[in-house]
Parts: sequence; C-alpha cells; structure tokens
Amino acid sequence: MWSGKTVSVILPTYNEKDSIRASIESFEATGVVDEILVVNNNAATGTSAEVACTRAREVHEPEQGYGAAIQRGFREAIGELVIVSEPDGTFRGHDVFKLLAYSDDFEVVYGSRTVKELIWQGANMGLFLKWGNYAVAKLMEFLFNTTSLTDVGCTMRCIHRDALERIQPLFSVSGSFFGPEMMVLSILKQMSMIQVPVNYTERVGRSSVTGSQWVAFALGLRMIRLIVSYRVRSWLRPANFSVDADRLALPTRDLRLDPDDEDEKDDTLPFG
Ligand SMILES: Nc1nc2c(ncn2[C@@H]2O[C@H](COP(=O)(O)OP(=O)(O)OP(=O)(O)O)[C@@H](O)[C@H]2O)c(=O)[nH]1
Ligand SMILES: [Mg+2]
Repeated sequence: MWSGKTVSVILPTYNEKDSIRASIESFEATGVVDEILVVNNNAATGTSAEVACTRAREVHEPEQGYGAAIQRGFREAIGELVIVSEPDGTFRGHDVFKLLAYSDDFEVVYGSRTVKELIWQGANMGLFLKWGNYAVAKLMEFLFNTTSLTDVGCTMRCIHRDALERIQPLFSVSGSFFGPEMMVLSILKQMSMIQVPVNYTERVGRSSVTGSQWVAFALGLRMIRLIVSYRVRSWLRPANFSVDADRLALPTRDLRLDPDDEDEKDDTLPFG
C-alpha cells in the first residue's frame, strides 16, 4: 500500500529466466507492493518454475510483443497504482519509492534512464542510446509542449488506475514502441505527469531489442514516426483525443486551498 492505495507491479517476461526471481524478490522487499504480476510472453523454458518460487502471480499472453504483454498486465492487475518494470536485472525494486513519492501529486510518473549519475557500470546506455533516447524525448517535449522529458524507452513507470482507464482504449501498439505511445496518449489526455530519474544497471542475459545498434536505430525511427503521426492526427481530429472538462491537468491531490478551511488559510497565507 502507498498513501492508502494498493500497488501492483507488472513484469513482462520473454527472455529473463536467470534474473526474474531476484527481480521479483527486489520488489517484494520494498514492503509496499501488494501484487506482482508476471506476464509470460512465450518466455524461455524454466521461467514459470522460477516465478513459482515467489509469491508473484503469472499469466500467459500468447500475442508476442512488448506492448501486448504490458497491455495484458494492465488488464489483469488489480492495484489502484500500477507500476511497470522489467525483470531483466536493469531496474531496482527500491526505485518504486521514487515513482510512488511523485504519484502522490501526479497521475503518471515515468522513469528516465539517461541521468548519468544513475547509469551503472555495465548498463546498456552508451552514448548512442543515451543521446538517441534524449533527442527523441526532446522532440516529443517540443511537439507537445509538455513536461521535461529525457527518455522515451524506459519501461519503469507508475500510473493511477483511473488515469490508465482513460487511455487504455486508445492503445494500438503491440510491439517495442508501446512505451512512447503510452507517453503521447497521457500527454494528449492532459494528465498530470512527470519524469524522474531511476537507476539503470547491467542486464542479465542478452538484450533482444537495444543489444543491436541497428535494431535500436530502426526502433528510434519508428518512435519518431509514431510521435509525429500522433501530433498530426491530434491536430486534424482533436475530437478523438478530447479531454473531459473536469479532468484538465490537475494534480491527483488537489493542491488548491479549501476556501472553507480556516486553519489551512492561517497556515499557508501568513500575510493574508
Ligand atoms: N524483446 C521482447 N521483449 C518482450 C517481448 N514480450 C515481452 N517482452 C519484455 O520486454 C522487455 C524488454 O525486452 P529486453 O530484451 O529487455 O529489451 P532491451 O533490449 O533491454 O530494451 P530496453 O529494455 O528498452 O533497453 C523485457 O522485460 C521483456 O521480457 C517480446 O516479444 N520481445
Ligand atoms: Mg530491458
């Protein structure tokens, strides 16, 4: 539980047999996670046996793909705060506290892996990936005039259940660039959001996406195409991305003064 809300962690898995158990245990060790949901996406043989040694729940998603696996997790998770991460050893369970702390004030909290101080030795975040992610994130920030963004490929994120339900029907990407699609949709739906640095460590086992620079470069181009296409579509058909009037970018906790609360007035307006 965090701030009176139940917390779910979704871990999509494909090729993380050797790291998934330790990853689950690192989230369990935080003491604030109520549910750990592993989405087995036709994962390596032996993965289920590792998961069975923990208290995580496992579901099987037959449709192949990073986006398909995470969307299945969103449909299955029961927490009021839903966190997504990867069980490949690159993220640390302890970092849920960074996301949760900001979730008190924001509907969506995205992680960023491009802050130098938190990139560990051996992490797959060399100059090409770091500046590539940073550049595409700045393109998104510029095109949508939104909050400061420094990464478009970080899986680690936290979203409130009611916010998730507003963008869930719009998800269309089942592959590796689902991450930026979710970011763009949360911007278009004018959610309160922020991106915060998280630790990024060395992967256990072979990376299947960003391990090859060519694959990563092609993925970057597809991400740019997706971002630009959403920008153009939202200009041409704004009704498709309309926002409920009462939902306009307020923090999750309404920080405005309660005009009826005399004590609050005294505390916060010493000269008033
Ligand atoms: N590659 C791949 N990953 C999948 C698939 N389904 C789920 N995933 C999960 O997606 C996450 C990303 O895959 P990775 O192999 O770690 O990709 P990566 O090269 O490390 O890419 P980054 O994590 O973005 O740096 C992992 O948690 C996978 O288990 C799939 O069909 N293919
Ligand atoms: Mg990874």
